[in-house]
Amino acid sequence: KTSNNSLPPNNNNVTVEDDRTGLSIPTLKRAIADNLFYIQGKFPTIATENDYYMALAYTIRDRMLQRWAVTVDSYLQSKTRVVSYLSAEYLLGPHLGNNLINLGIYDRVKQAVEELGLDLEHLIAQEEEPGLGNGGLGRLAACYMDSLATLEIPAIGYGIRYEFGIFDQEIRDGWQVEITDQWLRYGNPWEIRRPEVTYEVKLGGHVEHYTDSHGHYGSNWVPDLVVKGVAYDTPILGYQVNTANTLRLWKSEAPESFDFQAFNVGDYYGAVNEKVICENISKILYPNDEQIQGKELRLRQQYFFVSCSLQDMIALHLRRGGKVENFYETFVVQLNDTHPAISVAELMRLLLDEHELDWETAWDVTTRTFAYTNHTLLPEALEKWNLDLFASILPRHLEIIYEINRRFLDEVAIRFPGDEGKLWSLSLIEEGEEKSIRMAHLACVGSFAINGVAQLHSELLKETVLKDWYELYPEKFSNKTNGVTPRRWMVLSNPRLTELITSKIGDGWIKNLEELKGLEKFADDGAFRKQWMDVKLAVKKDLASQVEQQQGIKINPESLFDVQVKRIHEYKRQHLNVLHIITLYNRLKQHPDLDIVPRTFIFGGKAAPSYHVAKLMIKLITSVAEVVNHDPDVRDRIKVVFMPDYNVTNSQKIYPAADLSEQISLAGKEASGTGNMKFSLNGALTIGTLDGANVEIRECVGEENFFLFGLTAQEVEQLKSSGYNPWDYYHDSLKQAIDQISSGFFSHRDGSLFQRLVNSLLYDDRYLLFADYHSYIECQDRVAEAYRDKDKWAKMSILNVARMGKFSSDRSIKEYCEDIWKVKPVPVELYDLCPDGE
Ligand code: F58
Repeated sequence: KTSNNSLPPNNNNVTVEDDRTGLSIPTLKRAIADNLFYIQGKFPTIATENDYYMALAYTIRDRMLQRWAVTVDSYLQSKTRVVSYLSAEYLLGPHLGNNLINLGIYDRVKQAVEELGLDLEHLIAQEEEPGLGNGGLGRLAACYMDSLATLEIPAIGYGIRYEFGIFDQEIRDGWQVEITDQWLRYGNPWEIRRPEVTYEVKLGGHVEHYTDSHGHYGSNWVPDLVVKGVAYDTPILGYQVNTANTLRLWKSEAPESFDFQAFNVGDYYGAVNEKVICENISKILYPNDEQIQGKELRLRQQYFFVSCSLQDMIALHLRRGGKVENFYETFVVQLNDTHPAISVAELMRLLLDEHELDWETAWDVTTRTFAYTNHTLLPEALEKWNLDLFASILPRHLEIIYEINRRFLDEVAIRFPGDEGKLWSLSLIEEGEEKSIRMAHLACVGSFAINGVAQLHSELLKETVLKDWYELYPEKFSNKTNGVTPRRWMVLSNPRLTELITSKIGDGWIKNLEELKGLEKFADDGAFRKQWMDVKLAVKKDLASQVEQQQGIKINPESLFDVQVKRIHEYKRQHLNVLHIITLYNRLKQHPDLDIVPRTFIFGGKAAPSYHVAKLMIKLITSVAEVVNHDPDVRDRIKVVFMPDYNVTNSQKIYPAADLSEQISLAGKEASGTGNMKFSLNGALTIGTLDGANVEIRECVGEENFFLFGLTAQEVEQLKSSGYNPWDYYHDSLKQAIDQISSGFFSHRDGSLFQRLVNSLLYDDRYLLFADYHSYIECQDRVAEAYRDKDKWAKMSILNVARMGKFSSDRSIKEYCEDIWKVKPVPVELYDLCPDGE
């Protein structure tokens, strides 16, 4: 019993730890229970699993906040350069498990949660992943944020807080159906809204020119719409360091003045409509990959997040006491493809119109600030904006771009006297029936560095899409081969393999992936090979039971798991994989007792909703699956599974279970690929073409540990220019497979269903499936033979992992830091932000 005003008697046997920061098991349990009650408003008997997830997420966020606040504070205090990563997409994947790994408290939290009668995996599975990206480009941005923090590099990521991320995919009757992604439905415990960090962004209207009393020219942009961007911050913690960088995503809202106006102008409907228009800007992620559509809203999105981000950077720079003309000393800005390339014109506008610098100074600042990464060679993916559309939204930027172009073309004319062609090909404006603005050209002229994302890609850039730019500015060009974070893609997603590796070589590889080399000496150790294959089998059993539970398909964990997961696209050639399946099926039908290596074909991936052929490719996979999986003659020797809703969460279960990684794009089309790296790091062998980073993976793991097939990029060019004819290859098993598809063999005798797909192959075949088919089949036969010798396979698998050290995103980021950004690590020392509780 205690009297009203005094504290309860202190029990000296209990050490009191701060419930917001303490890491002992009793403290963690108490903190979770507290958050359950005080944040979720629930008590244990009525709490759902999601309530517990939220309570745990807040408990973990509390334990990150000190690091986060100190990191931000130390960047403001210091004078070192900060990397600003500008990306329209971040495909982060769920935070909880990753934060537990990076804090180094996974096991103790697991125990605390267990003592509360809960299962940590189940709670982790409750998290809705922020799917704020389409595929490789968005996922790369997420891996880079992880590595920047782990390497203790001062950095901030800027992007858009889409209310609806990439759609959820369901498969109905074998077809893809898109469902809106309501990832914010239950709230997002990882973000903090910063209502005081807002900027206004103008859109539309016209520009007025004036001369002030001092005789200076000035421009006044009179917009017809003003939107407000509000910052939402998410901490990105490094692995076992104090650094917690910020991912700042912008949400669009109507400006404060809106409510006031709505009541005073007669047009209430019109005013509310304007609010809707403002809010629409950050509403939805465009779900296209490798295809642009030139939609007005997308241009608004790009400009919106770029303008907010640059205004924020300038404000931070000034807050650090910098002068605006020294902006580039505080920030170096990396453009993740051309989606943020309007930055070049926007920074010029801010410096000229808002900060009143002269053109030369502003241009000098701008070109010392930006660096540009290209991610594609596909012509249909190069961004261009229709000039009239552009002018109607960004009239002032059009003027600035014209002036940049005028000065730039003067330079070109001096470099290449009399060469009209050069002026045409380098101009920022594409002339012709429809005039448009070439965003890659804007990025190139405004950046001091330009890079591709794999050696081959960077070479091809210089020979094709950016050829003239390379001729003009060779010193700007370099290669930065992509990488992936081993924290998410090994430690978090494959704990069994992590434990086995660590038992042999310690855990240094998690931060220094080259240490995987240490595994090489165990590749000939029979006992280790067995342990290795036991781990793989256990992981495959997990996936098999998930497939059975979710789809009712029984798969044999001992069979070869042959996996292709990525966006569905003709250039990635999922249909080439299908042709192999049909070929195997036909062999079995012809020789029912044929001794083949049992295989499970696993597919996953989303098709852009408006990309009809890609959707038809999904239907083809599911249709072939239906026939093959139910044919008694096959006797379970081949199975085909399409995993619905491929996303980061699901992929974490798929990569570790793969034996064979399908990287079969037409050579010269895949800029890099990063899935190829995740597979190989988890012990899958690759069947692949000499495309993107496959080339470098093969160099590293050794050609004897890689299944190579297909034409080279050079051979593709030669074949195309000599007149490619798919009919030259249309015979034997290929003809049989194609004829079955077009006769309706896989579609209940409906011969019309796949006609569009078949015709595109027979009469065009842009991606040379037919030319590569025979080489692919022959290579797949070699794969099957290799898999019969499990011991040999184990050795190849071990050597793959041991030699993949190069493909850590830590290595990529170090190269960006040294060659482009010129920044060094700034270790963060924790200190008390409010001493004496002030
Ligand atoms: C991908 N691009 C490349 N774009 O295809 C892949 O080879 C590379 O590994 C990866 O970038 C990272 O460098 C990609 O994912 C998109 O998703 C864009 C989304 C917006 C529209 C244009 C494509």
